[in-house]
Amino acid sequence: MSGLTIIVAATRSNGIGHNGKMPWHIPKDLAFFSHVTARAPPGKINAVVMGRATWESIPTKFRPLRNRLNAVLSRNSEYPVPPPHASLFPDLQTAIDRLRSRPDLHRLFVIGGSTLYRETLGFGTTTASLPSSLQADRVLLTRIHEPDFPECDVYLPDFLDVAERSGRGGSSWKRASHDELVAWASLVDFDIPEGVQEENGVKFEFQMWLKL
Ligand code: FOL
Repeated sequence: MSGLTIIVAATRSNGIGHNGKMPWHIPKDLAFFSHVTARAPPGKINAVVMGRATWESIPTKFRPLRNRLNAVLSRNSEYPVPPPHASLFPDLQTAIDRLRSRPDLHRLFVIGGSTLYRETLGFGTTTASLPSSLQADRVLLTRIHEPDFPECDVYLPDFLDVAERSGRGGSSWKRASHDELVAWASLVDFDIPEGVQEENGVKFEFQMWLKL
């Protein structure tokens, strides 16, 4: 059964957005996002699951994200999303059950925003936590090293906590090697660079984290 992969770009303070958009412009990261989430074997397709606000943050000319099943979550059953490549679901459970019932599904990605990241990382806003089948087992993290973008008003929960700072992987997540990332992504037309990159004055790094 296919797991659940979070893909996110976050600063060292875990900032992910400001005023409904991302406060940086990193074309290489968007290209990485696009290639990784779209790449599937012949006859298969990936799904991207997102909250309503994240859907609205994608430029209209890029949505629905092409070559991917777009699943948008909203409690408003009248919210308009264009079929057949985008579908509306009332909640994460319903979306994931439906997507996993498709024989042509390859991988499932959670692409934001903060509410969905929190939920799938098991930081439930309610006391009842999610079944493990709805929790992310992999995080593709584009870590933005600098600048810090202090204007951010939405955050990724600090899922790495002690692990990243100690460099040893202390708690429930372990950093995969660059080779593991490259092997898992198995991109044909995109070379994932290793180490800290710089574009538009922003320093960033492609990382993959696995749940222990
Ligand atoms: N993960 C990472 N690593 N970077 C991100 O920017 C990111 N963004 C979201 C979720 N996870 C992410 C949500 N926001 C597009 C725009 C915003 C967005 C996600 C995707 C978008 O327009 N994507 C196009 C590529 C556009 C381009 O190449 O300029 C796509 O085809 O995926």
